[in-house]
Amino acid sequence: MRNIKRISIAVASVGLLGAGLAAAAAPASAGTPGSCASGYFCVYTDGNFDGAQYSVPDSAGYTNMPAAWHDQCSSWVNHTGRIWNVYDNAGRTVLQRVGNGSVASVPAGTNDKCDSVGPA
Ligand SMILES: [Ca+2]
Repeated sequence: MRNIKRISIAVASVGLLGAGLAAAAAPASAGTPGSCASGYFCVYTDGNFDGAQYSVPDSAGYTNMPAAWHDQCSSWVNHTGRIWNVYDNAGRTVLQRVGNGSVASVPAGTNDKCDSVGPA
């Protein structure tokens, strides 16, 4: 009887350990382009649509993002149905033209530079 109790505790511990590893394997906040609603252009502070998200409705047009968002973008999604640009330097430098779709990781040299977005 005593041995059976010990075995049960051991099995329960292994079960908890397994659950912990499974949880650790999946990113805590796995991003997806689907987090950007239809009709919006969205930027994210991390690659692969992770981190904080800033969404601009297509109807807003050119948008200078809040100062706290300047130089933060690491991925973006265009769900507006038309081409939008991602800008640096108050709209003077186009970092990327983005057709309808998603960019998981921004092009080399453009990470953490965007300040504004808007229709091309
Ligand atoms: Ca910038």
